[in-house]
Amino acid sequence: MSSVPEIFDRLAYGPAPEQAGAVREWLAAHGEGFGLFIAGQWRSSQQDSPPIPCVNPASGERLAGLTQSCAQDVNEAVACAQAAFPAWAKSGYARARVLYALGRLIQKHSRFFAVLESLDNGKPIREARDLDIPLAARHFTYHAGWAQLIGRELADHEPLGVVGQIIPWNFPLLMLAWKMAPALAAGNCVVLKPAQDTSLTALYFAGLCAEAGVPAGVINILTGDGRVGEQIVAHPGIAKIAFTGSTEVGRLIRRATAGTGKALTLELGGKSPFVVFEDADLDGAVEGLVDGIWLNQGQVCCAGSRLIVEESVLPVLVGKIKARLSRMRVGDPLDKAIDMGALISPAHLERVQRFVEQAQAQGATVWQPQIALPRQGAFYPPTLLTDVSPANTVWREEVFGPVLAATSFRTLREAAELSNNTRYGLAATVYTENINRALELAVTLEAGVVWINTTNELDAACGFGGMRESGFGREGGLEGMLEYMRERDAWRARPEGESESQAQALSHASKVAASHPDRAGHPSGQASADASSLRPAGAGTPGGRIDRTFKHYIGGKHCRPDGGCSRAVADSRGRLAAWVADGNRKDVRDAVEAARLAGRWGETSAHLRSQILFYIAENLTVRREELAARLGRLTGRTASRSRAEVDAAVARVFVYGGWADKYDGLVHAPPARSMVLAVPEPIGVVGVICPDEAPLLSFISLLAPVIAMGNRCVIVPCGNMPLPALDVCQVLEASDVPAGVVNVVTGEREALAGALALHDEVDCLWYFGTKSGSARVETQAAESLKRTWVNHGRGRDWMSERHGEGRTFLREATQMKNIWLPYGDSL
Ligand code: TAP
Repeated sequence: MSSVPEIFDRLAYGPAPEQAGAVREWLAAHGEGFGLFIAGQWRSSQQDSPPIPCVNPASGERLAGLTQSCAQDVNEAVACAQAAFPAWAKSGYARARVLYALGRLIQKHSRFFAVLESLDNGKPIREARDLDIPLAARHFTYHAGWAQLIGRELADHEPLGVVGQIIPWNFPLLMLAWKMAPALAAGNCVVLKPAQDTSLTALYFAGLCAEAGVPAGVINILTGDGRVGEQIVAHPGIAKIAFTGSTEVGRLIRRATAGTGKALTLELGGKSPFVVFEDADLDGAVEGLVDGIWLNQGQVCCAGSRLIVEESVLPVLVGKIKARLSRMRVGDPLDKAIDMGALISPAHLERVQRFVEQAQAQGATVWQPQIALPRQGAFYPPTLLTDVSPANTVWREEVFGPVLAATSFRTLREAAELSNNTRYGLAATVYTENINRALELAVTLEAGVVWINTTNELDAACGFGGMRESGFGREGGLEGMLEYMRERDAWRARPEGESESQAQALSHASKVAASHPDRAGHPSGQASADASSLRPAGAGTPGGRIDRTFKHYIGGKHCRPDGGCSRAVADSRGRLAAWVADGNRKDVRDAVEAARLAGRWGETSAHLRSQILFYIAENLTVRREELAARLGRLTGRTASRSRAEVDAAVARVFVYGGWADKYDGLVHAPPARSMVLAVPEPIGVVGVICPDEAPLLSFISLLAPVIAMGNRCVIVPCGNMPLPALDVCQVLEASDVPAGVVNVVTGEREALAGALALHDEVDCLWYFGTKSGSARVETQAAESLKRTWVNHGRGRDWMSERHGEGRTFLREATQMKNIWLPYGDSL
């Protein structure tokens, strides 16, 4: 007989399977026949297709058959959602009641949901029971509160309409709740497509909607493969797509939605760092790793898959990890005592195996514990890779499996560089007992979520989402709610013809200019009769005769254009007002380089940025009459209207001088004992394309929030009237704005917009031009998955305080980072 210490040592207790009888009865009752959930009813598809088999990945057993939706089904679901929208959008209180009821029903059926999820997905019942299902319920109850409050708190916002939601297989019910709850709370109706591998909990949830009082058409669930996702994305009746899945499909969706005006959030893949310092509680860090990379068999977008350990403790930590992994139990997901279940499918199992073999071939040392695995099913052992070089594929690519790759660092700087050296930017974990160091690293890490001495914690109140190839947009909290709403009447409808014809006029002007010698003495082509017909504006007009050639403003210097070309700029009477540099791709490249080098601007105190903005406003005031005279000549407006634009521009700089140190974050209090700091951070290098109207005010209205929030920018001023912006450069020079923070490149708007959209080092692009230009920019930005804010050819009332400034601009100029700080020791 074993002694007590031996029993504790081996932990050899027997199987503890969860009962699956009720779930199996439900599955048997449906046989082959799960339909589509449209307008509160079960329907069959309008096109016959063989059922999609639903398979338990732990055993290979067929669980059910799903309906493959077709394009007509998508049309029907969208039409029903559109019909339900006006009534649903009306009453926040009614929505709150329904959302609360959905949360309560999930709680009431939590065991059923947990068993079904575990059978369908292969995840351990313990995780489904303790994490997926309670958190799904929490999303509904939390957002019931927002449904009640937004009428008061976000009175100037409105819901978008019908939202298309496409989710992956790793957290099926949780992802459904994560997407649906905020969309519904905001007053939208939804058409959701679950992953074909894991649709069962979504279908069980659909069956509860009537009991919760969900009006017909508010929730529609369409099963099927990726083609259904494509059809939802392409449907013209959809106002927004919310997608969670792979970066590859995210990129396709970005391209497909470009120019359609559909709002978009993309929650994509990750390759998150897990940093351990020598002073960390190493046993705590090992438990963190178990949750970080072996939770859900590593099939977690924010999994801490890259272990970055301080060199001095690498051997000790690796020893502890190996000891812990040797005790892991991999087996029947329905067994309450197992740690790891099955991967989602045999095909995914092969993919994970291939990654590990490749890593080994590229020099990594592979270690796996000698533990028993079930003979059947998609099981893979927890795996540790050491001696992994940064060039190893496994260090760069998302495995989405239970595979941890480890390396070491010596200094804090090296830890930060290793962590940030990835094309993703979803999450990061830091283990150290030194709070100063933890927070310093937390603000340096390029990730949407940072966990300190904890990992993989999620809550409905806390924003979640990434940057770079991890996508854009946030889910959870207030920032998540705003993704499902829009500002009421923010845009002025501009006749489509107007903006396109302006573009044509500009491109004509650019042809004229490009064929004319540069004033700085750079010949740039043959003489042009058109250009020479622009007579110089005469002296004697207010401000005097203008005969200068304006250069680009890059890195704090006035630089000649790379191509040696200038563009003629006409005044309101068609006379030559000045020559400006005609920029090209290389000028954009130089400007981006200068902006990157000015990275310290984001680290300066908000107080300092605020002071500098006030100083800019002061210096603009000094040049009020000169600027107004210039505006008057260029626009042909009266002196008083020109002065009003200058005064509004000065006031706007004051506004952002005020906001610079007041657009603070929040502290969330999730149910876990943690404080979560939601910090708005600068995005980095922002490209800005200014509109054709209000040449001074629009330039200032876009520039000021960008730099107030700590970004650097490359800004292309109004194409036909860039001179006021170039005057502002002189003011910036005299106002302590560090070199490289603002870079102004003039030239043909669409070409420069394209160069910025395609530039990998531009983190975000604001485009205020034509409808077709907006579409082009969104398509081009898909390559690097950079964030964009475009006007789709519409106008904005720049003189209006409500539409020309404020929180929308600040939100577009920042990205939220949520830093989790658990607390609690012995009290
Ligand atoms: P995907 O292959 O991208 O699938 C995600 C969803 O998109 C599924 O419902 C899929 O349908 C559908 N889909 C496939 N092709 C489509 C297309 N052309 N147009 C529209 N929809 C399409 O990802 P996955 O393999 O299921 O999930 C793993 C990935 O998701 C990982 O990269 C992971 O990092 C990421 N993920 C990210 C997060 C967050 S929050 N950032 C969370 C979970 C997962 P079918 O599968 O039914 O064919």
